[in-house]
Amino acid sequence: MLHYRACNLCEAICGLRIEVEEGRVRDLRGDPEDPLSHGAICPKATALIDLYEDPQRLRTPVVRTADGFAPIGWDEALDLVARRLREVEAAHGGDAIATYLGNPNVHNSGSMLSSGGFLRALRTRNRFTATSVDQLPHHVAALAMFGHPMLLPIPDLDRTEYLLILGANPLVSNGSIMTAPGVRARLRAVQQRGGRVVAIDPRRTETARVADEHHFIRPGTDALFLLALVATIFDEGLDDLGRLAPLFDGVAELRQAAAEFTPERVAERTGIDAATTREIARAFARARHAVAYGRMGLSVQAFGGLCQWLTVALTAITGNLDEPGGMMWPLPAFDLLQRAKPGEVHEGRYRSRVRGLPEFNGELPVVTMLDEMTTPGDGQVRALVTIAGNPVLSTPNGAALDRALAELDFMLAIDPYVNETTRHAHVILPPAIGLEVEHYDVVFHHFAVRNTARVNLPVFPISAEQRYDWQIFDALAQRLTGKALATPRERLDAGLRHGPRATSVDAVLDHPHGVDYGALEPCMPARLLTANARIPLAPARMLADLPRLRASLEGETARFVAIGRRQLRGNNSWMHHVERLMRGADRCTLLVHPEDARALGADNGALVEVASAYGSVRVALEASDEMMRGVVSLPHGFGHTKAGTRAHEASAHPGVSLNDLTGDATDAATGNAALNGIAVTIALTREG
Ligand SMILES: Nc1nc2c(c(=O)[nH]1)N[C@H]1C(S)=C(S)[C@@H](COP(=O)(O)OP(=O)(O)OC[C@H]3O[C@@H](n4cnc5c(=O)[nH]c(N)nc54)[C@H](O)[C@@H]3O)O[C@H]1N2
Ligand SMILES: Nc1nc2c(c(=O)[nH]1)N[C@H]1C(S)=C(S)[C@@H](COP(=O)(O)OP(=O)(O)OC[C@H]3O[C@@H](n4cnc5c(=O)[nH]c(N)nc54)[C@H](O)[C@@H]3O)O[C@H]1N2
Ligand code: SF4
Ligand SMILES: [Mo]
Repeated sequence: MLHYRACNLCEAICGLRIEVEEGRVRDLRGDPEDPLSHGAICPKATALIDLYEDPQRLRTPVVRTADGFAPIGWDEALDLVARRLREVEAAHGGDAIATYLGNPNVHNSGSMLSSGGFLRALRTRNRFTATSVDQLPHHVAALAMFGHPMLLPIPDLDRTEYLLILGANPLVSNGSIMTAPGVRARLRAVQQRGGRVVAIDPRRTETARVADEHHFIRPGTDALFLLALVATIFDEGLDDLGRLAPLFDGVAELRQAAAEFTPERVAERTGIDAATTREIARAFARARHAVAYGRMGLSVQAFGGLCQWLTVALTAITGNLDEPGGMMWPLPAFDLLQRAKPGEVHEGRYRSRVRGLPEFNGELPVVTMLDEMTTPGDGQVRALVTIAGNPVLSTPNGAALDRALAELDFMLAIDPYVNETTRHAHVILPPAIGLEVEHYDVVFHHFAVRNTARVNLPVFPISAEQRYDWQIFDALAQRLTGKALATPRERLDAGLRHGPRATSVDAVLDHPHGVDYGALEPCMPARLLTANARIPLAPARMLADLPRLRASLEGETARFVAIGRRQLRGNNSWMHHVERLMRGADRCTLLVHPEDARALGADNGALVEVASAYGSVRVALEASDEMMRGVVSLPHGFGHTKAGTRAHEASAHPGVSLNDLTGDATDAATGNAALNGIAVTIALTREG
């Protein structure tokens, strides 16, 4: 039997063609008829089979006992969870329960469309998600400039002729906030139509290697570099606001703000010489279609908000905003902005208890979750609910969080695996996942380089003992509020019917490979959501952060700074238990430039101790001229050393956790964690 559905492991949402025989996958490959992915896939797709079959995956609830986790029935487990949550709320108030939603939530419409009802039933303000170790600055910039956190402009990759990639490695990540399956072919196509791909990264990444140019940049200095580009474009009269000119406010302020950050002034900090910066500015401005694209390297650093503002501003002042080949807005069939009104308030409605950090879009920055657990007083967090997350490995100061979790009064994990975080849970409720669930990409059609829609039916039924995530959320909400939740299918269908394409689940299902609505289309000012229907190119909140950036031009720089690295066969912390993806040499190594390694007296493979203000790890050094001098790179999501997890393969390749080195550092403008550019010391250990 043949099934077609999209892979939900990363943002590329590749269409798959899956052949099933006698309850097992006989063949899995890319679906050449998918209008977005055209058959592209990556090695992780096959992991869907492994995850489906994995005997270590929980299929029924477990409860923590003195001798470890023991099986427990669904009803009993759900009753126990509801009772314990109610007890914590009654004794200490709703805010004593924190929630943490991890990345796979957004890759799962069952969870996306039903977890909200459960979270509302908890009545807590201590809501945290992986957003604040990820793309929060994109949302802040989108709110500041376009009036809504989800009005994110996307590079129109398939038509651009100049792609400036800063701090992203799409050849490995397969694209992020740029759903572009088969990204290698799409980048090659830019070059084949005479365009240029330019990569700005402290590491000569897989993407940098296929780019036409790569320039090393000192971590955390991209805002300076982007301002220098903006300054050059104005200074040399290369600006051209284009069709949206009548909508722009603040052009003069932007010009004035950038003026002091000349290529010459910032060169020493960024490591990119002034002549190169000027060349890039000119080429960007002169290209027929140009776009700046910045992801994790720009977002999880000390100036994430400024960076995401400036990628848009640079694109705007060269006439490339809302234009083919520039930055555009997808129009998905299920439109999360359908009911958004201009000028709505999305932030600052309350503040975190300990650090006083403002809420954004209904959540608090996860950098402060640990403070809320460990700082005594009224409103101290005493219980935690995690849904599809592993904050012990994914959020800053992970080792301290690991200790704090052990002290909680109660913890619930909704997750199919016993990982470094969920091992602390009192109860784990495991939902069906992957090939077992119905799925529609509510989020990623919003980020896609082409407008398509696809409803994905389950390949395998679940057993009578299993539950879908929405059934878990519904059962808990019913116990807490007495009210049932709408099913995700009902919500999806309603959204599609009332959405911009006026379609339905059934109508989309008539197209097993997905529906193609075509290339992205200009949509401004129709979709603009700012209160005054204008686009501020120099939002006050961004200008207010410039003194902090200016100050970064002075002062000492650390001898070594650490950055993260993604790997094709990993996915944050949770693919390391798939044997097929872990074959070959251990991958959790510290990349160090050969000259730096020599100065440390460390040979390739030497064990080194890397220490930051927050902790230290011991890891094998790998000398590599991919690295900029003074910058070292360690993948995140490793550190599978904790007792009591259930992931044999991961424990066989434990590695160390980068987030044992990260800590309180944030981007003050957004509250996002600054995970890259961590000052570290490196020393050869005696064993090395
Ligand atoms: N230093 C550093 N830290 C980082 C990053 C970095 O670049 N550097 N990257 C950050 C980023 S971008 C992200 S998104 C975060 C990710 O951080 P998290 O989301 O906290 O971590 P994951 O490793 O994605 O954990 C996913 C968990 O979800 C479970 N899961 C999988 N599918 C499902 C499902 O369908 N339902 C449920 N209920 N559970 C499921 C898995 O079993 C696993 O336990 O890490 C961040 N941390
Ligand atoms: N295979 C695989 N794919 C994934 C994931 C995964 O873990 N594995 N995770 C998924 C998730 S959750 C996300 S959010 C996306 C992320 O997608 P990307 O952002 O494309 O992925 P990263 O590899 O984190 O790319 C960040 C780049 O920034 C560089 N960098 C670090 N600091 C700086 C800096 O200060 N300035 C500049 N200019 N560059 C810097 C790094 O060297 C790296 O090349 O990937 C998704 N896809
Ligand atoms: S690129 Fe992403 S969506 Fe495509 S097959 Fe790989 S993991 Fe799945
Ligand atoms: Mo992410």
